[in-house]
Amino acid sequence: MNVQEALYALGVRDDTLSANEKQFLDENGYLPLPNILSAAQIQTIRARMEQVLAGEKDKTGSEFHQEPGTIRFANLVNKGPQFEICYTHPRVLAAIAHVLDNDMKLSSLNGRFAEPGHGLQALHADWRGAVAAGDYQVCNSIWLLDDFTTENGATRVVPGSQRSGQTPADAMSDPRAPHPDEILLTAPAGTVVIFNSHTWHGGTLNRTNDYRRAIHSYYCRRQHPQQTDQRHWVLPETLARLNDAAKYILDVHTGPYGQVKAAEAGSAVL
Ligand SMILES: O=C(O)CCC(=O)C(=O)O
Repeated sequence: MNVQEALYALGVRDDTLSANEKQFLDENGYLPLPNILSAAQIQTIRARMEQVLAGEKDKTGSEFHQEPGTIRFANLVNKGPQFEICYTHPRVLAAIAHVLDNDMKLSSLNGRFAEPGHGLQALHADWRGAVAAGDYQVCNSIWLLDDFTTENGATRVVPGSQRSGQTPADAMSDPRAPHPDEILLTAPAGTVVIFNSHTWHGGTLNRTNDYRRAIHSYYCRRQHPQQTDQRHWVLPETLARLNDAAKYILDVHTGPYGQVKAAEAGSAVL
């Protein structure tokens, strides 16, 4: 199997994204895809994340990274079938494939809930340095589990910055400060916003009394190490329910994998 075959098997076709959508993504470095999750799917995912949190407690997110003022979830691949859509949805995969020239695998599948009064991040790119325009190595998608509003810590992006050949740290004296060209990704829950990870972006301050909940489904070119090494972490029960195309996207198609003990990997059965 190769990437094209995996994407085809998962329903991606040349016209899965329109020409206008591809052009918007190329120019602006982000693309909102409305109505990817139904209200019922959002409820199911939120409920599962509550369960994961209740089971993992202060270890939640510890397989990858914890961030003060947020709840971070890590490796949702192992945390239930509810999250499979985040690495198999054809519209999302088509957009990621467009940015990464059909050379892609999942890098990590994490969650980020910004707590009330927290969530501001410096503008950043999800890569170690600047790249030339077009030489993109990584691409992210943010799955809105709440409406993103001007008040609740919606992600900010600087449209077109992926083509600047600079990172925010190169170009700004204070990347935590507002950028004159930034926009807020406000959209209803169920939207997925693709953002080229070289587009400058970051979480903003959540000024409400509720969490702002989202999932990040993050991809890299196949030559790069994954943020979450699925060959190490994947559980046998995860492998057992995935088809070959989904396994290819996770880079666990050649096996045998799934040997790590459930206790270490964060068991799907909590
Ligand atoms: O959750 C968000 O709004 C953005 C998070 C982000 O960019 C990150 O954690 O690197």
